[in-house]
Amino acid sequence: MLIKIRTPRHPRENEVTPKELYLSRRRFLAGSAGLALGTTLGARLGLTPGVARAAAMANPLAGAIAQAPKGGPAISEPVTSKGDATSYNNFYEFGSGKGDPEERSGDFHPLPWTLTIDGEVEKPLTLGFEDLVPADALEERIYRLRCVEAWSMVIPWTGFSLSRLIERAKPLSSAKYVAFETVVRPEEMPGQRTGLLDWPYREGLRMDEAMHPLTLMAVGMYGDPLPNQNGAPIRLVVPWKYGFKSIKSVVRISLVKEEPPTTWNMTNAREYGFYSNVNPQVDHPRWSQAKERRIGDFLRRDTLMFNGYEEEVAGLYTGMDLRKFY
Ligand SMILES: Nc1nc2c(c(=O)[nH]1)N[C@H]1C(S)=C(S)[C@@H](COP(=O)(O)O)O[C@H]1N2
Ligand SMILES: [Mo]
Repeated sequence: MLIKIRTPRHPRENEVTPKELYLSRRRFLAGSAGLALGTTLGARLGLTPGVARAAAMANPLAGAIAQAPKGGPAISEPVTSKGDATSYNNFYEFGSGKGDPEERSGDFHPLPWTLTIDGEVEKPLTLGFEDLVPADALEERIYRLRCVEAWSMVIPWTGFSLSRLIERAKPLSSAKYVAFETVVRPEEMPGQRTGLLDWPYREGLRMDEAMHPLTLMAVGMYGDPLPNQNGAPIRLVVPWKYGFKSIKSVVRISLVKEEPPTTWNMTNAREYGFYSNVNPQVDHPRWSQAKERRIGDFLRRDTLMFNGYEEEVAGLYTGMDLRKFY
């Protein structure tokens, strides 16, 4: 019998079509007959495109998401267009291309969903999606998102502080770190049918980072439930860290004693550290982090220390050598 062995591949986070080229190509496609015909044909066949299907699914929080009050630090920069934020991104469970998450996530049906909180806690919990969100805690917060590949966006998330969830499980004093895992559903996630990464996608934070009020569990963006490609139905957003720390479609949160293994660090430890705080002074081994391209802008701008959240979070790292703990 022949056993097909996958060639091990070490993906790089910067395997990327230059984004402006890519986005203009997509805009061209969207305006052309090709896509319009596709939609009509799909509708005639009774097929619903992924995005429309996700929106059509009864998300029990849709109303609460639409009505969430504004919160979080003020930001004067303009919000990235919803079209860009939902069509140009990374979600390797659907493939490594920047358009794959939108184009290949139509078979993903996030709901019903359960999330488990376990490990060093007094009260392990498994909660259904409707029970995850503290009723009074949902708010809209506009955060900068800085990808390690030197592009950035400004996104209005709807969510609540992760601390609210962790507190419900009553953490023990032995809990020093928090480990997160994405769902594994190869039937619905074509990227998981490949060896692109070692599934499940894993991330981690130190306990004080996880309990920081800026650390958000998001269930919506732009006033709507999260689309599949942005991490439906619930994902982490840590605005002062590079984007890959903000793990999508989370099913498990484990409080642990030791620094947990994390996907990009496991893939390439020299290039992706555990902390991965946005830092214009610490370059990636293959490119500078001093500047970034805000999606939609022509000129690059300076990257800000801790992505502009220095005042809020610098205290977490007092006395740490940020070159060593990159
Ligand atoms: N499960 C999972 N989460 C993930 C990723 C991924 O491939 N799988 N990509 C990360 C990367 S590299 C970035 S930049 C952000 C992008 O989030 P966005 O699509 O909402 O902009 O998601 C992060 N979360
Ligand atoms: Mo990223």
